[in-house]
Amino acid sequence: MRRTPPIVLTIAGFDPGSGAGVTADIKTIAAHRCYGVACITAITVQSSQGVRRVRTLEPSLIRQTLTELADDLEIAAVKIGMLGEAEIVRAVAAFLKQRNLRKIVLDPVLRSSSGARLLDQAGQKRLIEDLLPLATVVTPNLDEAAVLTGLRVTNRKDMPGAAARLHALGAKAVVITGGHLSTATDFLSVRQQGRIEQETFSSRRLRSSCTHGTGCAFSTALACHLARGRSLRKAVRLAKSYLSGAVRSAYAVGKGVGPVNHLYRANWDVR
Ligand code: PXL
Repeated sequence: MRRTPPIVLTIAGFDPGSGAGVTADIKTIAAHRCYGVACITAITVQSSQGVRRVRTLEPSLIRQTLTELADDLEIAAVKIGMLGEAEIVRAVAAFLKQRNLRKIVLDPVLRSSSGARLLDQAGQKRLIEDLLPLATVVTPNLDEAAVLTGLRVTNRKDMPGAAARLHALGAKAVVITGGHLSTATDFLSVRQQGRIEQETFSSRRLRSSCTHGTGCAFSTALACHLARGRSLRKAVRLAKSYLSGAVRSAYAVGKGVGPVNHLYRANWDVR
């Protein structure tokens, strides 16, 4: 029998278009030669043209799914995406604590790019209080960083202050993603023994109409690299490079904002 690759768990919503959410994450995990397992937190009705409806699943269903998986297999890393509501945030936090899971990437999904709410107000508070301190790294985009910190976060200059505030709220490490800035900039900030180390990763901005799911793909790629034992700095660099390739090689799917090409490294593209 072959050796089992690292198993990466995604806890996230379902996007029927597979640009974001668990089905997209499974593609990203496969692209990193890891094995993906998933716990669905919510069903969304959406297409490339926007989110129409959101229905969260029963928290007990999520608790039971996580228990069933963790009893059966060894989870190397966890990516957390859309959670929907406070009780689900609570269930996920309790699970991570109870199982003492260590490599946790928290993508604090709050809204879709079309503006639909993907985590309620009470859930936002629970996410900050219960999940932020448990995460190895949290990966907000500029809007999410602004909502979580209450600060204005619109450009590169705002990133250090927002990251410092997220550390004060309990985050061990933060990556603020700014892929749509004029120079695409991801900002890494790590707190270690009271000191904060920060680093900027910049690259040319890619013009593309296929950007649906960039946040999901970045955070999941990060989880895969952590699962493979890479340092956080290296994981950020590699995840950013994966994202650039996935945006650059995307193709249109649907009439609106298309997905990134999660599987661009496999030669399975339709020609
Ligand atoms: O990109 C944020 C996001 C995450 N997860 C799910 C989504 C979306 C955006 O639409 O639907 C399930």
